[in-house]
Amino acid sequence: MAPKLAGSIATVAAACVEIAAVLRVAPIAGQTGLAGATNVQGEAQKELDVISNDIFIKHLRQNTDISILVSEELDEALHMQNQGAYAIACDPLDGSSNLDVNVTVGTIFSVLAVDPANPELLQAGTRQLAAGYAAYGPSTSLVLSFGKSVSVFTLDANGVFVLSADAVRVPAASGEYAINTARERFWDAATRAYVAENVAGETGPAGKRYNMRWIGSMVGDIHRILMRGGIFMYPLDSETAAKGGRLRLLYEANPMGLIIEAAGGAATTGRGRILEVPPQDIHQRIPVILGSADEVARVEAHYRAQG
Ligand code: AHM
Ligand code: MG
Repeated sequence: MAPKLAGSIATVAAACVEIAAVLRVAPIAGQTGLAGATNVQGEAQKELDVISNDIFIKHLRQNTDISILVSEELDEALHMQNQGAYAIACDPLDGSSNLDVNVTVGTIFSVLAVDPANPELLQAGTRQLAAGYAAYGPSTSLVLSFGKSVSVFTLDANGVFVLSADAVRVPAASGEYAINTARERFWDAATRAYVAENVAGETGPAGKRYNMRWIGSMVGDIHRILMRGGIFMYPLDSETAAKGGRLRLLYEANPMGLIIEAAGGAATTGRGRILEVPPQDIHQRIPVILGSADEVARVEAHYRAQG
C-alpha cells in the first residue's frame, strides 16, 4: 500500500479515536446529541455530529496528503488548500438519533484519489481506494477494506487499534433481515414480496425461519451483517422516492458497498450494483440493499419480476 494512503487512513483512524473518547463520556458532559442540550454548567452544547465533524476537520487539516473533505455535515466540499492526492468522504457520526440511548453509532468513510488541481469528487464507488467505518459499541471497532478483503481492528486501552479479525467473510446465506418495517405502507412490490416470504418462514417459499433485527443505526446493523450474515435494506419507497432514497451514496452506500462486496457479499439498489452508480451530487441519496449474497439475489429477483 502506498505510504501516503496508509498515512491518510491513520489520520482518519486518529479522528475516530478522538470521537470514541468524546462519545464515551458524552452524557456526563451534557452532550446527548440532542439539539438545544446544555452541559452541567448550563452552557449550550453543540450536537455530537457537529463535534464529530469538527474533530474530523481538525485531524484532516494536519495531513497535507488529504486535500478535500466531503461530509454529511457540510453543504459544500471543504478544500484544504494543499496539493494532497486524496479526498475523504465521510459521515462523521451516523445514527446520531441513537446517541441519547447509548446504542452503537459510527463513523463511515471513503477514500478517493483526486487531482488537487482539478478534483473530481463525483466518482463511482468502484473507484474508491479504500473504505471503512468505526463502530462505537461495547468496544470500538475499525473496519477497513481496500476492496479485496476486510479487516477488523479493536481499540485497546492505550488508544491503539489492534487487528482482531482478518479476511472477514459475510456468510452467503442467513436467516436475519434488517428493514424499518414501520415503513411498510411506503414499500414497493419487490420489497413487500421479499419481506412477506421471510415472515412466512419455513412454510413459505424461502423455506426457512427468519428473524428481523433493526438497530436504526446503519453501522450497527452492517457490522452485525458483516460478522454473521444477513441483509440490510433501505429501499426506494414512495416517501423517499422524490429524494432518490434515504441514505447517501458517497459516504454511506459506497463505503459500505465496498466493504460488503470485499467480504463476499453483495450491494445493490435493487436494480443495479451500488458501486457502479455515477454520482450526480456529493449528497446524492440512493436505495441501499446489501449483505449476504443469497439474500440480496432474492431481492434482486423480485425487482426483475416487477419489471
Ligand atoms: P443519519 O445519517 O441522519 O444518522 O441517518 C442515517 C440512519 C442510518 O444509520 C439508519 O440505518 C437509518 O438512518 C435509520 O432510518 P429510520 O429512522 O428510518 O429507521
Ligand atoms: Mg448518516
